[in-house]
Amino acid sequence: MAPMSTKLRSSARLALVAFAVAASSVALPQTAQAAGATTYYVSPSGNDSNAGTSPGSPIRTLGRASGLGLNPGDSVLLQGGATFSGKLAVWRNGAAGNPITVGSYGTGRAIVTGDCLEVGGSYVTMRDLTITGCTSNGIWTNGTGNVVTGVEATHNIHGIDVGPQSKNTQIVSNYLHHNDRMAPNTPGAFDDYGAVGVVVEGDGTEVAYNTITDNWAPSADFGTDGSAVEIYGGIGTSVHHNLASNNRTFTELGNKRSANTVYAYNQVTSSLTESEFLITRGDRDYFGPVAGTRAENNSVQLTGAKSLGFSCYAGCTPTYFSLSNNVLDVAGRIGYLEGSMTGGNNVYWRGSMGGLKLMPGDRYVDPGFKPGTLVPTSTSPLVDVATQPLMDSDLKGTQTGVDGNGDGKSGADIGAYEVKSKDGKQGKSGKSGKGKKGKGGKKDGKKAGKGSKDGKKAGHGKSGKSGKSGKSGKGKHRH
Ligand SMILES: [Ca+2]
Ligand SMILES: [Ca+2]
Ligand SMILES: [Ca+2]
Repeated sequence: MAPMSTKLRSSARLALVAFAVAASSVALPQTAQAAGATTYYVSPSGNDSNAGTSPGSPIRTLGRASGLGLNPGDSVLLQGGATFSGKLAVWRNGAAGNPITVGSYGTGRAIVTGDCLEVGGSYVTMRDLTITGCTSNGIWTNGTGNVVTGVEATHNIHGIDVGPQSKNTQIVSNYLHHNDRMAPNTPGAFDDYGAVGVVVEGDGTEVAYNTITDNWAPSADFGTDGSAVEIYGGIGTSVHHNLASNNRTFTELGNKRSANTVYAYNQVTSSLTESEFLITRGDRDYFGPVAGTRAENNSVQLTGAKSLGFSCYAGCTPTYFSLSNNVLDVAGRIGYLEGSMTGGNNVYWRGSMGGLKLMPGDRYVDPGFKPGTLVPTSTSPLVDVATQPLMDSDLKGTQTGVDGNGDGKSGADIGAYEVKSKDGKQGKSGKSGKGKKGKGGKKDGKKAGKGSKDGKKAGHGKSGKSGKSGKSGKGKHRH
């Protein structure tokens, strides 16, 4: 992709908050393998003259696997724990509800390096792989209805590139970390790019329940650069319920085509000296304007001396950027605004406002986190005062909008966590215990720009039955 130049760099390193994203209960499209579907096995001990249809006689190379005439329901499974160097290209199509699967068999994840995964086909699910040290992208996906889940992507230029022809891609429950390579990394020209967890160039992408950490690298142009999620041309992206730490930037948006991105219920922490939560731009920037960015109910804590909460520069307007119900605990500067924005009901803390004005409901106040977490105490000023949230459940899977301070009045909490009064389980991490229902589901599909999780699930199931409607139930016509 074209490089995105980053204008404003500021910020830092925060202690990694010690719990894992409750990602295991995410509802993904489940598919019963259709009768007649074929599973192909790939192992370094195999032979490319084998048919590859049993684990006892696998094929050997990614090149051979790339030539398979895959049909909907078929799987290509790489031997767990083994390393495969080269390119696995999948240009065949699965079907809605009956995808082609690329994954691992046996024990552990297969490791893929080299040119790695190139998926130009549609309805392809990539799962349970480690993708590392790839030439450029760990995974390049450019079809409709593709899913990446249970994947570890590390030491790539881009962990995952959701290509410009992509539609309704789901990047869910992955571990995207230490994508720490920059290209071309030459002094001058401001053309360096890389060190990114996910780049979104296509439309209708969901990036959810991922753990995204330590994506940054030195850059000859920018000092350091890199981000967890970069929006570069994508429309209608939903980035929610991710746990991000120590990325150079959590998210940067550029490219005039990019629009209608929602960030909700993400926890973003960093202790890097320079780091930011969100960077976007108006129409006076070469890479702008980017329309319709909404950040709601995110919890951000950046502890670096030069940290920066957000930047909307070069002619920001309320059409371009809305910020509401977030908590920004930022040691450096809370925000940099050139122009105006909309939103309100945010809590800012610690750093300099630098001339930033409070919007309606905004407060500069200690958020009152439980020690070592971004979870509010029941007496926190975050509790019960948020406006109607976009999601039914918080980052831990707790239902949003409950009475957290025990005064009998319910309301959603500011930030990514909902406190339940008199609930000792609230502080527990890992398991949501709430099941799949409603997790990440939106109260209003239109509002969030995407269908609910349940809706998606149903959509996949249905379209699988009815054949090739091409409908994923994700609300493609929302724009
Ligand atoms: Ca350069
Ligand atoms: Ca509440
Ligand atoms: Ca209350």
